[in-house]
Amino acid sequence: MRVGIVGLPLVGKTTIFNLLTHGHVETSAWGARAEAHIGAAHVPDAKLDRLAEVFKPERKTHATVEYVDLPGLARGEGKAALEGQPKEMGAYLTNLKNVETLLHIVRAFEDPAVPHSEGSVDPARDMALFELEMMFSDLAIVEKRLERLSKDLKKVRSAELETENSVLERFKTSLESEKPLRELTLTPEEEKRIRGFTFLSAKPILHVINLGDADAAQIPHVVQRYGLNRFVSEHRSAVTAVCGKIEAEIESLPDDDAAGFMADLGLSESGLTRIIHESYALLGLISFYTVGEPEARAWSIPRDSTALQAAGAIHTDFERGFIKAEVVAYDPMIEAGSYAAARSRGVLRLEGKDYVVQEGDVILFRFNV
Ligand SMILES: Nc1nc2c(ncn2[C@@H]2O[C@H](COP(=O)(O)OP(=O)(O)O)[C@@H](O)[C@H]2O)c(=O)[nH]1
Ligand SMILES: [Mg+2]
Repeated sequence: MRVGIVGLPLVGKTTIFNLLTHGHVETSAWGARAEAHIGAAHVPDAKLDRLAEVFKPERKTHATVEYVDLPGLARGEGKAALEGQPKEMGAYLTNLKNVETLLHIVRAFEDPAVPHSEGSVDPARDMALFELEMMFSDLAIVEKRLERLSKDLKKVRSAELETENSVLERFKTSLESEKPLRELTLTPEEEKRIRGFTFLSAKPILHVINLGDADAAQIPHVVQRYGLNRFVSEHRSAVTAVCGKIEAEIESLPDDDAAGFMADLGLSESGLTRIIHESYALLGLISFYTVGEPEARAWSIPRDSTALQAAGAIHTDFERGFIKAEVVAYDPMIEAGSYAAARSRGVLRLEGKDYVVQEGDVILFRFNV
């Protein structure tokens, strides 16, 4: 999974990037206009930890998430792109091209030492403002492409161009009424026609409210406190919260110390875990596992994937030569402690390619190429 960290300047994007990747990128109260940072993080996974304890493989391999920390997109920059002054917009969008989802960092912390680009702390206002900038940037792309298409369609008629044209017309209508593109549903054919573009407002978005250092108790209540219902009810949009600065400090401590600090703050789950779990839920991802002598490993796939698709997530050979999947659900596998025991207890199932993989399944693929 690849995640883009976006937001207004000086809201804590780099601080939260450090929290997620255990990174040490310098943050500043002036918001130096820097290039993008890229970092990876393990997906914390209690089931994988437990499987590794029971099976004692040589290695344990977590699923990973890659984060891209971008410079802030300031007020007016999406609009400027619409008016044909793309400035750094091209580079910005290139960085987001392969990103599957956005983490939108929203400032809720008060700190007189860190100037706020809008003059005051107001999460709902900033969220609406940032959504609008994303929509302006998308509209610029849509309008430019539609202009081009209308010329091309005069020369040749092609089904592909017609489809693209009709999708982009729908996009234009949606954006002009200030509705983000993630609200629209496309057919696979329509998806294919617009795959080459990077539409920001089409990506699933997790808004992360960055609270002040003393506000940990507010974490579960940010939606009510800041009036953010709209962002929860929108399609493929969700809201969570962290205390970015202290959670980043805690994340850099040894595990035992970190647990103590978290308990002191009343936090049951680290900011990192919260953000990853919310991102998985937003994207509809589940995990399945492979265990053997050399390795216990977690894999992420979209919910409702078939055994064949799960095989393909590991290797195209597994998919091409798929014969059967030997499946044991997570709890019985932990109780059995080995494939042999699972088989003799009758909890191992032989499944075909259409089997719908369940969260926590431990799978051994039989294949032949
Ligand atoms: N008090 C407080 N300061 C923060 C918090 N998060 C970020 N900051 C400060 O805000 C400034 C900008 O942070 P940075 O992560 O560089 O923001 P970015 O421009 O969005 O990447 C830095 O001085 C940070 O120390 C927070 O949760 N609480
Ligand atoms: Mg930054």
